Amino acid sequence: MSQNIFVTRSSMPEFDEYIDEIKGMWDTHWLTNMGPEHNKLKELLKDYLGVPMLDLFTNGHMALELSLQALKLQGEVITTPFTFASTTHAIVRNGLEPVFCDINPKDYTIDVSKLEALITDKTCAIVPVHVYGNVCDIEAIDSIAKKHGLKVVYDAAHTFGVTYKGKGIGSYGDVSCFSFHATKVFNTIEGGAACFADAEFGLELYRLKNFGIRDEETVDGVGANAKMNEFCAAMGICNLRHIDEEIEKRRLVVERYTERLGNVSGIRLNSIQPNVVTNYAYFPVIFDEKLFGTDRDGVCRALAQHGIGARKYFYPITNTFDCFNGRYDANLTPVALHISKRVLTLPLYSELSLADVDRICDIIISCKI
Ligand code: T4K
Repeated sequence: MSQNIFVTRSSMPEFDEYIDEIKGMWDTHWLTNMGPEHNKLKELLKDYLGVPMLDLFTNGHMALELSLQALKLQGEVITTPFTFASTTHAIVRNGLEPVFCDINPKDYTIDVSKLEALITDKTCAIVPVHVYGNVCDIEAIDSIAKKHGLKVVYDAAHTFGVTYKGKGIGSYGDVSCFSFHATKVFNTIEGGAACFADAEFGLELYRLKNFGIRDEETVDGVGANAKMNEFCAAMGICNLRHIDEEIEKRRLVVERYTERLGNVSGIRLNSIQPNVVTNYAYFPVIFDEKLFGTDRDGVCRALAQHGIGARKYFYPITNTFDCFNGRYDANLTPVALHISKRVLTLPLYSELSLADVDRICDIIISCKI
């Protein structure tokens, strides 16, 4: 039996390339606290992502949580429940109240036609999520936010390297936060970044990732420790050298899945949006049990029996989490609820062979009744 296949597999540089990048640390003994690797990666990413300013963090979650804190928000934040726990938790951990807007069934991002009705005099911000590498309706969000004086903080965890209308996706909104987790298109083992254009906001954010320290004798913010260390930054520097090649390999995998599954009735695939250069971050498939004959869970079990680990990103949706003790009504986000019960994200990474993609597709097609 061949080796197990997981939903993804971390990209890593050649061993010697990484060793070359970290060797200098045995001379300097400089391991963290905004060292040379950290600063080098920051500059490289600013160029690659096409953003005015950027800061690095221990992970995408802390970039998001501290960005919300740095904006000094109070009240309600409109967001979507079709996301990873991080998005909702970053809001709640800031003492803010999440108000859940539904998603649209086309690209799974916030349904802008339902957004304005949720705005009250307590609303202070919108936290939309660019899900799976799909881009939110940026223009509509921008005009609603401007009309009502709201901040926009994008959860851009899935959209590393994506561009919209020729501009880096991180340059939209007041802040955009990326994840560089091991499972992402670009990884720094653990890591993340916040991108912004306001230097004053950037300074506040920088202090919050370093305990709220202003200088050696002044601590005037209640911060956290969210600094990216030198080993993670070095991994990022190496991985960034190969990123275009990685994305191209992912494109070939997605192309093969699309060829094999695109015309199967009862299966709906993700489509690439106009004006977007995508990064092929995830391969979500929606199963319509009535047409396909087997439901999402049945397909997931069949794949698992062959050692293939597809994942239900994102099920359950965050407004049904046990930690919220029934405080939110998921029936108010019916599209998110519907999609979350039918979606399966298939294995996708640069080293996934086309023969393995064919094997995965054969198993899925064999589930059709
Ligand atoms: N916002 C959104 C929309 C997000 O999706 C995320 C993270 C965040 C914010 C927060 O960003 P971070 O704070 O994480 O930077 C994973 C990731 O842990 C998480 O980063 C990601 N989203 C989420 C969608 O997926 P799990 O619990 O599903 O991962 P896990 O450990 O089951 O790994 C999945 C597969 O990846 C494994 O089966 C094999 C492979 N893998 C995993 C690890 C840990 C590797 O090849 N190497 C590895 O080191 O959450």
